[in-house]
Amino acid sequence: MTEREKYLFDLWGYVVIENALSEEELTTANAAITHHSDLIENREPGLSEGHPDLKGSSGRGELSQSPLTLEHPWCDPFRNMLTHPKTIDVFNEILGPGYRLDHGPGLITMNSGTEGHRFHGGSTFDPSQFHHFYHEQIHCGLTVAAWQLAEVRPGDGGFACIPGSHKANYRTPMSVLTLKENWDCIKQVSAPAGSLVIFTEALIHGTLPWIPKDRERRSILFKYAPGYLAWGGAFTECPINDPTSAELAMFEPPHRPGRVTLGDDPTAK
Ligand SMILES: O=C(O)CCC(=O)C(=O)O
Repeated sequence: MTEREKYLFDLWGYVVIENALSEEELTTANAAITHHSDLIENREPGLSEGHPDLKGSSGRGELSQSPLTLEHPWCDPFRNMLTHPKTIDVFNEILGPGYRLDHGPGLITMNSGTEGHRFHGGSTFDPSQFHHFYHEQIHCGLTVAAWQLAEVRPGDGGFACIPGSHKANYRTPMSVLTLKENWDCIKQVSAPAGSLVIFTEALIHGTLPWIPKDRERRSILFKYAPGYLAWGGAFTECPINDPTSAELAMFEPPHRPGRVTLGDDPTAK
């Protein structure tokens, strides 16, 4: 994890890492989604909870099957993301060696008019969603790797957050979480296609309705946790038919001793 990535992630609770996917990785991931577009189902609207500035005419699109379990070659781009060298580098640093996949991956597609998602985040009330700094080291709970398969421009909508709120001491008022009051602290996060957005679930974040008529949002979110922690119901087995040892390590249930470490162990330095 570079000095820039560490600094900005610690400061804001998220960081955008551009060009995390190569052109080829991006193309094959988009081809897999397009090939399996029959598996995309639009959720019933509801994530906006009916708040006027978050409401839309449709719910977001999600895959009805884990992309990790698609047939070859369509699963390959997502399996590549699961244990991508860039995520190993980041999560060994902020979750610690032996980290695990907590839940996901989940695709989010949005078209013009797709509703937003009421802002939420755990820093002041959910003990599994945290960002601490001690012993010269970031320590996070549930944390997200959100791969951007399509460009997100300023003003488009989509993922947005209150930078720095992962360290907030006061709860964010509901009127701010629902956009009823504008305290000018919410930032919509733009990113070129192929970027990786890392954010801690301790950050106050949500989704703004999608605006562009000519471009779709396509993000795929993998949620990871330290090896000792489960936020979701722990996987009982790896859903991949022919897993590698690195993939199996991602599906190891939460426990502390004897975990498999991917990449270089930063605590050994
Ligand atoms: O990417 C987004 O639009 C928001 C995702 C979200 O709210 C979450 O992962 O908890």
